[in-house]
Amino acid sequence: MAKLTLTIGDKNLSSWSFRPWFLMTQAGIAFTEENIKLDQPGTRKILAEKSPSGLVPFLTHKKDGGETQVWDSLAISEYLNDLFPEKQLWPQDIAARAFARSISAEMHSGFSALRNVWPMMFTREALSHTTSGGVQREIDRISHLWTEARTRFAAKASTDEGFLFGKFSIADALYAPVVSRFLTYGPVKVSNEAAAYMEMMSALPAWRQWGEGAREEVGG
Ligand SMILES: N[C@@H](CCC(=O)N[C@@H](CS)C(=O)NCC(=O)O)C(=O)O
Repeated sequence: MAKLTLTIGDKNLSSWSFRPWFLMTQAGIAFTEENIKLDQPGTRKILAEKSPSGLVPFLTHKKDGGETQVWDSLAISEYLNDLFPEKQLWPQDIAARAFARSISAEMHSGFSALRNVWPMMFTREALSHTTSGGVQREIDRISHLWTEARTRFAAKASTDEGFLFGKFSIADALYAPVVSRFLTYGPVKVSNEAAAYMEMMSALPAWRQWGEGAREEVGG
């Protein structure tokens, strides 16, 4: 039995932490959660001692008296996919999987305007916002990608539960912080498919559980 510990930052703020936490919780992968409060006087020292990269999230897997550490949300997702093949964390169809991996990679390395101008603040809603500096272009691109995934792949999948590729996948987890940003700084102009996707994601028990933790942190 795998013994997994996921170390994360603040639930209200740490978009990178949200991704593997949401992946594991939604996929029903048991883990122990360890929290490190970011932006505190002692944070850097704690991260330097504990985290292989000096950042969160990271995953610690204890097995056979040894330990494997994995850092970076995408690498953690891939490791979990290797560890739990029965969970089918990527779509099974090769074309859907290629699209899922492409949009996940695009998310992981791109959308810098959205990240910089609209930082994740999970507990906040309807914040006044600007769509300048390339933000609108990135919103349009994401709306297009979600719509493509839903209409080209989810619609033809054997099971469609409203996720990007029908069944929950790593791509949904990697885009979860974007859904949060769109809710915080919205209303955003997206396609009907994208709007329905956001509504489904934000109603999931795992989403609500993360939200409860974020609200506890900010005392509200
Ligand atoms: N590419 C990394 C990014 C990780 C990252 O930037 N984490 C931030 C928090 S969201 C961090 O640990 N910052 C350190 C600090 O705030 O001291 C991933 O996917 O996990």
